[in-house]
Amino acid sequence: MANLQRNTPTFDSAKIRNDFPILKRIINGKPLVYLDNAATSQKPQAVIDTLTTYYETTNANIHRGIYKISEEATAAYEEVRSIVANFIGAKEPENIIFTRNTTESINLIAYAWGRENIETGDEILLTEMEHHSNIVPWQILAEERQATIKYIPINEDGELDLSDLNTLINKKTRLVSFVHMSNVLGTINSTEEIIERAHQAGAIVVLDAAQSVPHMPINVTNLDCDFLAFSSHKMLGPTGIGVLYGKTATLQEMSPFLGGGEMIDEVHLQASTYKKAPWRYEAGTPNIADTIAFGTAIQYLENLGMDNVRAHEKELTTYALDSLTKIGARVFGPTNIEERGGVLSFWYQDIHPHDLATALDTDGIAVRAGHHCAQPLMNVLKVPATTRASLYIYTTKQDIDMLITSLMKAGKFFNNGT
Ligand code: C6P
Repeated sequence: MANLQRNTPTFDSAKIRNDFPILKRIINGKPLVYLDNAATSQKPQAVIDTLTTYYETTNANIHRGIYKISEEATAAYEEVRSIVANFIGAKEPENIIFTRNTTESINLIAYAWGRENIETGDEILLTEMEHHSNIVPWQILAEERQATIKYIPINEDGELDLSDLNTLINKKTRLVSFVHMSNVLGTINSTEEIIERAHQAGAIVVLDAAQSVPHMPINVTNLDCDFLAFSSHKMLGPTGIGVLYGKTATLQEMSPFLGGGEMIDEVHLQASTYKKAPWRYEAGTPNIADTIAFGTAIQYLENLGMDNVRAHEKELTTYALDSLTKIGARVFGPTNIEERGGVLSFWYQDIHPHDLATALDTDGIAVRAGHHCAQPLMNVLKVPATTRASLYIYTTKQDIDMLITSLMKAGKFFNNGT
């Protein structure tokens, strides 16, 4: 895990950019301006190096070898469990289950916890700003169990409207699952009131932290959520590795998600016994190399300091909000910078987001256009899609300026034909 920027004294995006080889690419004759970080982040050289070094020096299967490189691979893999636990303030490494991504983490809860705890007539509470990954697993479960799904509405500023919370969370509510930071609106939901009320009603709380863990300090012990899910690939790490945090007692009580090798204690012809959590939930050979490289990604973020990451994004988001508003774009989500992250969904001059994104791409600018896997939210916002620019540690004001210049150029082209 070499080549990390150690003890960075101040947050210097220009310097950070040098650690990301892909940012040197030229796209359509222009330097790449990467503004699709909510979809996935870029990877620093240190993460790429960890992957290469692992395959060059340590590759072996884990938890079973009695030879040197297998022991090294096992130790490196298990060390990342501690790194993740420490990063999110979990009490112990055993609170951390490795999955493929946020989506699998939520499905694991729906399957392993849901099938044991949700019964006919029970209620599951979500919000109108959820990603499909935090809707569809609950729909599958609700259909199977004849449970009901209810939704916390959002107000015009793209914030949760909690005025009916005491009715929405009632004695039938078994589970409340909501997004910590919206991948469309950028809204950072305050968690305290919902979590407290849910616990009073005897419900458990799942936080979809796919967009929050990469961008701000998180402490699961203080949050007091029962589960929290996120993905490595949105926080400088590789794809194919995700995290499910769970409270110790809940994890130890649940039955397995997938069955097979690695998750068992003993297998007999008619029945088996299982390992304790978290290994009970990691069936088969895991994604060893990517998990180890994920550890490097977290160390990279820790070296920058998550407070600094958040401060940088607040400054840039303020700049981007101002710049977009000045050219007449309609930006969705809260305007108060304390309540939002660096995800900017907008409409500009009634140009369809797909046309706009294509025009921006000709200038080397990568944004996402579409429903962002949040179709129910699009219906609430009464738009078919949005254009979305999303920021990260290597984003600069110059990137925002280039976005604005390219938008104005696209505006002239689509509306004046020039
Ligand atoms: N959102 C976006 O462009 P996975 O794909 O499992 O790593 O993450 C799913 C997910 C869950 N919740 C939220 C809030 C998310 O933003 C995402 C991923 C990406 O917005 C890809 S659709």
